[in-house]
Amino acid sequence: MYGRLPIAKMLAATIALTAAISAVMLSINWDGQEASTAAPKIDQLLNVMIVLSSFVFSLVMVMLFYALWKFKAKPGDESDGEPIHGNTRLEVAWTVIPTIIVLFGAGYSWSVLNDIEKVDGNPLTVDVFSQQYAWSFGYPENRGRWSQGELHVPLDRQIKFEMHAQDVIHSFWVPEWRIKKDNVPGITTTAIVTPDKLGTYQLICTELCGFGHASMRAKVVVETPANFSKWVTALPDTVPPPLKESIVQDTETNPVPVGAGGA
Ligand SMILES: [Cu+2]
Repeated sequence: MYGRLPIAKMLAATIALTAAISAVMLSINWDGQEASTAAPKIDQLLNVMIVLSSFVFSLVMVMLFYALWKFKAKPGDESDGEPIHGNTRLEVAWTVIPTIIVLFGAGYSWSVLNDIEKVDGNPLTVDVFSQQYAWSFGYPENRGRWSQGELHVPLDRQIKFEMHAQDVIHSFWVPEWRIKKDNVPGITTTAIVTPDKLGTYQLICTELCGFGHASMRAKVVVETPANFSKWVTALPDTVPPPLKESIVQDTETNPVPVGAGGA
């Protein structure tokens, strides 16, 4: 037998290493500016996952280096290693602990998703039309006005984006909002966002969709409700018939989007 493992010392080393790695990892601003009510919740989730991952990594490293140091063969020792027939306590521990960590991560993510996808009483619906390689936007609540390449939304109002891909799969992503949603031909996918910071951002297609994918962007402007109202009213065009048609087709294929995430 190997004798007793210095469990308390190994645990202390694991915690110290977890703290050191977490301190470095959490000092980095991974996701940039936060500009929606969902952003801080998603960033917090990421931070918790970073600490948990640091813990698992540290535990493995401490045990690995302990084993390398403790059980190293002495010079001149040519004998076989001891035959090992398993260790029930260790096996129970390495099954139960990861199970708890994974279930915690799943439960926490679920509750964050539930929270950020909750539709409040008064969302503004905006239709998002994506095609190789451009974005355009319809405002059904503002007499069907239509904007190409520029998305405006009012500050502090929940927006319900309904996505209608015209050709292949695209993906709607505004990094500062943290929200990302695939646009799939034939079905309507939905994203819920409440922008809470004025400013100009970038909408990026984040699903490789063809030759011009990298340039498939649009300007996003979050402005006061009064300015938004002025802008949307002044738009000269309404949604063109083929795009309107695509909404009807989507709806027929998928009359009730499943949850807030579409199908
Ligand atoms: Cu695209």
